[in-house]
Amino acid sequence: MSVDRTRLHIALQRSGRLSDLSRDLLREAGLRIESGKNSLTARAANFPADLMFVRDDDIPTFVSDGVCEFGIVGQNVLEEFALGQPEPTFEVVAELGFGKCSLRIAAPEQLHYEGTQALVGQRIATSYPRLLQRFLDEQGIQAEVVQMKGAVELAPRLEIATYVCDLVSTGATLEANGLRVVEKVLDSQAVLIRSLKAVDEGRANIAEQLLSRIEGVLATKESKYIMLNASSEALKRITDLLPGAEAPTIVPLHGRPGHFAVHAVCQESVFWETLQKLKAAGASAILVVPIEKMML
Ligand code: PRT
Ligand code: ZN
Repeated sequence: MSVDRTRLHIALQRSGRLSDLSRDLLREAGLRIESGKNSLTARAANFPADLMFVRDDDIPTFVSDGVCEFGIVGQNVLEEFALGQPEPTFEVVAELGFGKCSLRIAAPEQLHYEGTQALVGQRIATSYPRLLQRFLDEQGIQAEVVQMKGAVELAPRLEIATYVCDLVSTGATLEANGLRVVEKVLDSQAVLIRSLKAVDEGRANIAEQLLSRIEGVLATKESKYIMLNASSEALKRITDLLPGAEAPTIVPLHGRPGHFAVHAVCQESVFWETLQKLKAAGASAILVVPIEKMML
């Protein structure tokens, strides 16, 4: 498929931890993506956007060069890339809430560790040399960064390095290799990035549409629609309790003078504790319903 400059281009991880959730996000934003897992590109059937499925490590480059206007990538990969660039080439437009992990320094379990000074003069193996170097610089530590492409957790056993600096989610991999976390270098999750390369008006408009849909999808994930009844004297207490709700709608209840229905979009999670507090404050007939779509 040749590059069609009337359409938007979005870079996604082809196959890996972020692939399915990245596609799901675009589907929830209404893009119909008809392609198998083995395709390198796909065309949204009902939206002027083409998807490019690449290795996650290539996504920051694609977006920076303007080959793709958008990309979805982990902050770990993105920040490692950015530290190697003389100037900003992309902007982060949304944190997506999936692909969460952290980049951590780990040591062999039996090794005595008492703070970052223990790292001085030591060898640390990592696939994230720039992020690790930044951390060491911030801490004022001189240590030797040993770059590895993968299987970093094997480095201590192979005597390539004493410490490792690697991604961790559950910690099971470190544990299985007799390692324990001693420092945190970075918290990471998947983010939506946008190229800083200028685009023509047509693509800029499509980009705005896509962004507003994605913002809507992300907002609905947290938001709930809440409905309840309350007497006039309880109204103030109740509306103060509604989490993240701006300007609730308040309408008189037919046939019940002094009583009102309160409807509000809560942009934060609504927990059972909140419902109990609302009830104690005089609310009745409380309903909490999910929101399917939202445009802010
Ligand atoms: O082929 P390609 O280059 O595209 O993929 P990849 O193999 O480089 O990346 P992939 O699919 O493994 O991960 C993509 C992104 O997912 C990463 O860049 C992170 O942003 C994010 N992510 C979230 C993770 C993890 N969680 C994670 N646990 N990436 C890697 N891991 C590794 C971890 O290092 C360990 O080796 O998974 C293993 C299991 O982790 P534990 O702690 O649960 O045992
Ligand atoms: Zn990768």
